[in-house]
Amino acid sequence: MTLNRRKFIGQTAAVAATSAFVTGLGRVASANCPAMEPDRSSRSAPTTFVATWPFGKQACEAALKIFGETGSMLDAIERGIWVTESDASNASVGIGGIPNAAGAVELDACIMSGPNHQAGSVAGIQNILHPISVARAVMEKTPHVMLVGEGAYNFAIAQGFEKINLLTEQQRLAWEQWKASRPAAPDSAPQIDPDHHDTIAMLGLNEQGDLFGGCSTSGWGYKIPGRVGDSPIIGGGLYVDNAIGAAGATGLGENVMRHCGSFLVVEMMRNGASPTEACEMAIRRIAETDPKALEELEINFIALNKAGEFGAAGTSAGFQYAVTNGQFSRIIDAKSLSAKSIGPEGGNRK
Ligand code: SD4
Repeated sequence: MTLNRRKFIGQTAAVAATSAFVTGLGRVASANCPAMEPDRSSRSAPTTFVATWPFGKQACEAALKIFGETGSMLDAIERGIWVTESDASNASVGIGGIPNAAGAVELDACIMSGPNHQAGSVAGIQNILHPISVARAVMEKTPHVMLVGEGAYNFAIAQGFEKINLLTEQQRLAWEQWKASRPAAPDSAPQIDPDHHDTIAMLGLNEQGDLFGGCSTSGWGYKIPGRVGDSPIIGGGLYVDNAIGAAGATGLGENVMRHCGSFLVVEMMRNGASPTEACEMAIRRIAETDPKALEELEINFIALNKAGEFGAAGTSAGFQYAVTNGQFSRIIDAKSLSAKSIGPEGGNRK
């Protein structure tokens, strides 16, 4: 499915003639946003957390618990993500993450608050256990959105974060082996290896219909030092629009960030797609533009809209995501767009 450009332009032109209009769902949209805000009149969504991968379930459950204790969605997102960042057995996030080609663990993270459309982000930060918290500090304590590398680290230390070693013995040994087996050419880039990256992106909605999100990763295993992926890029690995919905990404960041992936998913929802449809449409749109075939892109999206509808899609089979609210907590198969295996539509809107 692709966005019908003629229809979209026609709609935009019609809308431009007036300052506001009523959408098919009976909601008023602004002239600049010919959007269909999800209709919340017939349902009241419970506080809901959605996160990438099966390990996201534990993080979502922690987030719901923290929300119950503090009433703060930002605390919930931040400390839910702490669970994954603290897990040394997870080779793709926080401590225990696969290092870069020089043997240093470099972390990327970002956080967004829908109601005030604020964002904070850090990239390539080393020796800090919870980059998601540094991203939150950037959002709340600085006039900036993003800090990188040494600057991000120095900021974290000045904020009272502790310096720790993120490289576990297991990952150090694996890195030694990787180094020994890698081609000697100094400019040889690390090989793409799907087993060497996973990320936590978490989206949250409260009963007031406010949306939040966070994302944290150690990125592409054995990446060139200084490489930044999509995860800390607002609109790439995460995007939250409080009027519409939120989206997050996991997969090969280079293929997400060249297309403003999470922003694109939210824009698809703005145009009336369900979360699962929006994830699928964004991937198909990316595949139309990208020289790579859809199967090669290795992109997975999760999405949550203002009505509490959630969904996900991935370029290949095997992407699973977690959803937790007061009623259930489960791991769901994302819709797979691989021609070889058409997966079930695992969202809650058909
Ligand atoms: C990155 N998108 O750094 C991240 C890695 C990831 O599943 O999500 N892997 O490119």
